[in-house]
Formats: sequence, structure tokens, C-alpha cells
Amino acid sequence: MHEYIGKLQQHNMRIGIVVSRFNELITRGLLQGALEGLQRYGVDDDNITVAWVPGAHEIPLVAKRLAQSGQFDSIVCLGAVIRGATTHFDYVAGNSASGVNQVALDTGVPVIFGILTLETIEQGLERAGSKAGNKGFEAIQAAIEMVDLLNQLPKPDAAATKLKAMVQH
Ligand code: INI
Repeated sequence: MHEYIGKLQQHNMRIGIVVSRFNELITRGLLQGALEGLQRYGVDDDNITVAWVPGAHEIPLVAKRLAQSGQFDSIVCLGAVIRGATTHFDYVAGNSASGVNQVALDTGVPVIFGILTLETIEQGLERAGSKAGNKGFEAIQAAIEMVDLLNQLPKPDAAATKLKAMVQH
């Protein structure tokens, strides 16, 4: 039997963080938790890049650019979508979730979903450092674990991947 599990250890990991300005009170808390996590696990400051976007809707495009650059081992996405009186919430929350997921599948780079979907601002503040821990910190742990796991797993078969890309075009 072959069993794999990512460890919370990193060697010279390069990380891109995409964070949204919408609901900035919450997202700044998430970013702070993420930066504390990176410091805790010994990630070099020079290996950390932060890109701010207007809202959660813009996160996937910027995450994709960073992932495609080849300069990052993982991308961490941080945002806060709060349910309002309109259906806007469903579009922003749904599209950002599926967009982030798609970037990971398209690029093979682990893209971590640290976008909170919330009923109230209070719930967001609780999850961004006040009562219920910090989801930004947890997102960093997920990133480190995924990078380690993917390093352990068998690499994609280059020939098969190239053939599939040719067939799709
Ligand atoms: N963006 C968020 O990050 N959170 C929200 O709660 C939110 N709401 O509720 O509207 C939100 N909207 C902005 C959206 O992400 C885009 O920036 C905007 O639509 C421009 O494309």
C-alpha cells in the first residue's frame, strides 16, 4: 500500500497571496493571520508576494496569472463575501469558489480557498482573528501541506499530458 500525507514543513516555499479589498476589515485580519502563519513555518519574507484585488470576483483571474508565472509553489486566496439583500452574494460567492478551483485544476498549482462566505460582518471578524481562530492562518497550513503532498506524489506523465493538450486543440 502507498499512503501519502502532506506535512506541515516547507523548504524555500514561494507563495502568492491574493486578497480582496471588499470587506477590508475582515480581509486585513485574514492577511495578518496568513503572514503570521508564514512566519511561524519559517517562510522567507522574500518568497512572499501579496496582490490586492477590488473584490472576491476578481480573485480567480489574478490567482491564475500568479499560478501561470511559474514563480509560486502555492497561491492563497483571501476574501469575505457577506450575504446581503440581493442575489449578488450567490454570484460572487459561487463564481469565486468555482474560479479558484478551476485555476488549481488548470495549472496544477495548489490554490487555497480562504474566501469566507458569511451571513454577517461579526461572523467574519470572529473567523479573522477575534474568537474562532484565523482562517488566513489555516489557509497557509493548507498551502504548506498541499505543496509537501504534491512533492511526494508521482509527477504527471509529461507525454500523456502533452498528447491530451494536442487532442483538446
Ligand atoms: N465582493 C466581495 O469580496 N465581498 C462581497 O460581499 C461583495 N458583495 O457583497 O457585493 C463583493 N462584491 C464585489 C465583487 O467582488 C466585484 O469586485 C465587483 O462586482 C466588480 O467586479
